[in-house]
Amino acid sequence: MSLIIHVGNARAQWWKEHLQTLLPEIPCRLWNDPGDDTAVHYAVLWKHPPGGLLRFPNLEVIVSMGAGIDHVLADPELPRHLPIIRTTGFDLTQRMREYVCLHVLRLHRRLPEIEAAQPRREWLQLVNPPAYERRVGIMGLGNLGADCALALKAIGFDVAGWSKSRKEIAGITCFAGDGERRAFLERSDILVCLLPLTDETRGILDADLFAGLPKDACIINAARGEHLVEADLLAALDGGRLRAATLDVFHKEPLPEDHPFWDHPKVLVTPHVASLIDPVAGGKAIAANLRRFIEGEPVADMVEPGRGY
Ligand code: NDP
Ligand code: OXD
Repeated sequence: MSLIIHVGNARAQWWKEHLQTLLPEIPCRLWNDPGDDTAVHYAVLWKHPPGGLLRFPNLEVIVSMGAGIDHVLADPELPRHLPIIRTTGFDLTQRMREYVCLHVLRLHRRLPEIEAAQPRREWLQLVNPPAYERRVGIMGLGNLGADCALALKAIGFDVAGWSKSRKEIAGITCFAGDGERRAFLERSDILVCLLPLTDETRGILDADLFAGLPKDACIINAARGEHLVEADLLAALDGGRLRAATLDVFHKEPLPEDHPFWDHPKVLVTPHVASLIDPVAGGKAIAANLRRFIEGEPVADMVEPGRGY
């Protein structure tokens, strides 16, 4: 029984070596390595080619090499009966917390304007409200969103979150469902998207949503590129409705060289690094989940069938 891995070339060998060390009894091979496809029972995937899983007739489980499973579900020929395990854990949460706090603070303290003033040798003393007067809104209160909400609260921000089902998180104002979306947006000076990509959330960051935010609000999208309607964001920034956007994820990755985001003065582009899973910590989480699956034990990261995230 062997394991197949699909991941971008840059870190493929590193992943293979690490997973092999962690799962010595299961031969691990990369997508393009030669081998017996009928022996493959486990697949660890990041953006595999559509239809590609059909060559493994004995596959038992799919592991997403990440928290999101949208890249797995995007395959129109996905063997739908197979269970899917996503990857979570302390390391992913820690990294996302660092990214979100960094960029919320950057926008809160208006660092982009100060950095832009430096080449002009301009002494730009901006007066900011303290964090307790800055309202941050987190879309998605799952593993990552809830953790970021608490970290921002600990810094002193006035934090709210929005999720599908009602949450109770000490110190965080929690909104739930479409009916409370408007009230949530109205009090989000800095909006952070940490939603999964589903049919309900695709394109959610659009002109309608931007219109519901306070004037001069900022957005941070660390979830998926397809959450954002890019043309609507450009119009909102250029029209002065939004002050700034920090974007880690894009419709097309890497972001094409001629994309207008690259040199837009109000956009910061980061290359999908908010919480990049690495083979050391990520590998441990994946191996532990696979072992539990193989031994027939419950796997907390198993995706509920039909839930879509
Ligand atoms: P979770 O599944 O733990 O949490 C998702 C949250 O979104 C839940 O609170 C859920 O509500 C809420 N949600 C889902 N659908 C809706 C909806 N229609 N309306 C309102 N709320 C909704 O996910 P994670 O926190 O682990 O990860 C979130 C996403 O972050 C991933 O799917 C991935 O796309 C992205 N990500 C990006 C990374 C990067 O490096 N840029 C790294 C890792 C993840 P409820 O609680 O009620 O189910
Ligand atoms: C993930 C990601 O989903 O890295 O984990 O985007």
